[in-house]
Amino acid sequence: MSAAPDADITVIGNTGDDIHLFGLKVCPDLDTVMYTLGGGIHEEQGWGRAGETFAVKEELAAYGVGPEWFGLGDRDFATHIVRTQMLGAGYPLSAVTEALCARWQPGVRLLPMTDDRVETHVLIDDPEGEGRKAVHFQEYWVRLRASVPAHAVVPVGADQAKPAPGVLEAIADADVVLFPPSNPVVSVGTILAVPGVREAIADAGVPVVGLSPIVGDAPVRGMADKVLTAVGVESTADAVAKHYGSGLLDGWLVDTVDAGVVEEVEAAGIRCRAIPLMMTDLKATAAMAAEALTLAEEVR
Ligand code: FO1
Ligand code: CA
Repeated sequence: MSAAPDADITVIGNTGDDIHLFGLKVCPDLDTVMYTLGGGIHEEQGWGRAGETFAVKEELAAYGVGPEWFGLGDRDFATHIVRTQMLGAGYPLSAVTEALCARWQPGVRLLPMTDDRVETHVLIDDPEGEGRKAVHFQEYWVRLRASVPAHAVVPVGADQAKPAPGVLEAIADADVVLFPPSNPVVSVGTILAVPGVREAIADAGVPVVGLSPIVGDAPVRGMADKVLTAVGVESTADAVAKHYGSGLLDGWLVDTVDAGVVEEVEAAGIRCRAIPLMMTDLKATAAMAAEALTLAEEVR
């Protein structure tokens, strides 16, 4: 099931969540897209492989080698080993991602936002002292469960990063640009922080339509509200639209429970519609994508 079966789709993936563990390069967001569209995802969990086992992780723990808080499964390990081996041989991440996707056939062209190293760090109160300390995004998100205040979110290295080959070209050639209902700070925001990407989207001269990750003043998935506070954005469907701004967004979809904010968003110069936004199953998700394309035609 697909909203646009014949469309050529390029997905630009966030790599700020990437982490080096056990000497291996792990790219959670790229892998989540690849496994989900390629039919290998652990559906209920939303990350990692279906039918996963954890023998390697247990063996590492028996050596006292962690972190234990990050659940790398045996099947998933193979992906990181192949990726790390290819990177070590000199291939850029974009080429490695293409090679991994040759197996998974996700049906889209999956590009990392950059081949350069970008790591999202979160500034928290130092639990052992007076001051503050920066932790890797995964440590904040997975180990700490975003349970402590985030004072700042910094995509370290983004300002020096170059868009990966194909990223700017895909944006320039696009008929429409969609912002998925992802985290506006640590997912979409990190991609927009790569110099050139935001400009390319604004200059593409095509409809840019986003879907709200906030439904009824709470993030649908994850803990988006925690990192929104860090950048001074309220956890509401209209605040996220205004955070992107009318300079970037032409259209915005909110859930029917947030129909009350439609006028507010439109007053900010962004065309807005309220539709069911819960990705309960493939049919509902395809309907959301179809609505986004319909709105894109309205603002074109
Ligand atoms: N998320 C968790 O909440 N706990 C985990 O142990 C965990 C492991 C993991 C392993 C591989 C992978 O690709 C993703 C994984 N995730 C895990 C999800 C991921 O860390 C985050 O949800 C994303 O980075 C947020 O976009
Ligand atoms: Ca525009």
